[in-house]
Amino acid sequence: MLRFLTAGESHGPSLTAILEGFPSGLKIDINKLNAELKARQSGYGRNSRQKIEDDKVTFSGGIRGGITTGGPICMHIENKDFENWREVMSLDGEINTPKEKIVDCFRPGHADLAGTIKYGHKDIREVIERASARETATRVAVGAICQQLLNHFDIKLACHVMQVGQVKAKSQAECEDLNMLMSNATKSEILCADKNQSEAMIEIIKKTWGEGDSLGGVVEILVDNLPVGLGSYVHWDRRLDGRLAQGLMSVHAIKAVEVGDGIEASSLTGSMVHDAIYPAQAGDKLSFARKTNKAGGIEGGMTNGSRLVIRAYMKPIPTLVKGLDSISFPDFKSKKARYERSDVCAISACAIVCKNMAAFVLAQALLEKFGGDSVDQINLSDA
Ligand code: EPS
Repeated sequence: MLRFLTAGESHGPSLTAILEGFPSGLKIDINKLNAELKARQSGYGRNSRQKIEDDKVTFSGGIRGGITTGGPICMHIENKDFENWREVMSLDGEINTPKEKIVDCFRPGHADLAGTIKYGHKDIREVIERASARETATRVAVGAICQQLLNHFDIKLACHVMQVGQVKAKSQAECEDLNMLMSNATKSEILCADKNQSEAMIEIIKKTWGEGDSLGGVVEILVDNLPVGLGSYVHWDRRLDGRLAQGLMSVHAIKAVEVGDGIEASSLTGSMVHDAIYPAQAGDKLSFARKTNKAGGIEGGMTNGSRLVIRAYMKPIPTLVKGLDSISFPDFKSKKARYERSDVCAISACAIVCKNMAAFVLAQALLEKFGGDSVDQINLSDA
């Protein structure tokens, strides 16, 4: 089974990912992989940390001559900011935390409070370093490899930002071409395919930053050319919508996931929601046809041959210039939450991370259905 692990802290020396169960024989385009990491770092609303970092993957296993071997793929991403945190983040030496870097208060909405109590930490920093969304760089490295496997079989993924705070752009679920969508979205500093709304999103982020506050939003992930039958209806943990939701919900700050018109569908009647089925027309790739795709490409926990449409809803970032009411640590007395450098809105990074988490789940489901220890043994025409 395709699986991965990640390790590393936000201000530690580096991040590591191990992707295991990946077939041999795929030529990895390292520039493309690093471009994906760069895309995660970009986007309006990020803080100065991204000017320090220049995320690139170094491999230490699982590829040879640029081609996957079938062994675990081990990747590292350096944290250049470690230079500024050596004394605080020393792995085996003495820890020396200057006063301004001592974390003495829990941020509401972050992992700080529950994480400190759960692990019995003496220092909240143990939590904030590993809970940091910096870890998503490794998810993107893993997902970027999975995307290359999916692309090899002509499966294409796209993502874009649909909403920032109250500013909404329309869904691109019915757009003609995902490459065109991605190219329009990447022209925008906030990864929004609608030029006017993109400007409005940037304005609202600027305004919110001025107010010492933060923003979340909504991202949409679209996938074309998935074969029918990834996932399964036969058992709860094989349902693909559940697996995708788990992958996306595991991304920092995601609080809800929608498949197709899932949210609106709950308030409509069945005849308004379900996608009628018709005989195939000449030239159709599938043996049946649809005129609508309200299900978002999944029925009964399986891909149904239509475009996959999923949306992830991100809450506003919990680190705020205007600190919320909280309590101090270790004495649990009233105190305003402390501010340390943070993003105002990381929605475009979130879109890239969610697309790559979806790529991982889809590659896993594809390998389950079609097997193959090497890429040459995988034949989608068996579907
Ligand atoms: C994050 C806090 C900030 C973000 C970080 C996620 O880190 P720092 O404290 O170094 O400014 O910049 O995101 C990244 C570093 C990244 O690469 O995405 C948090 O608390 O989750």
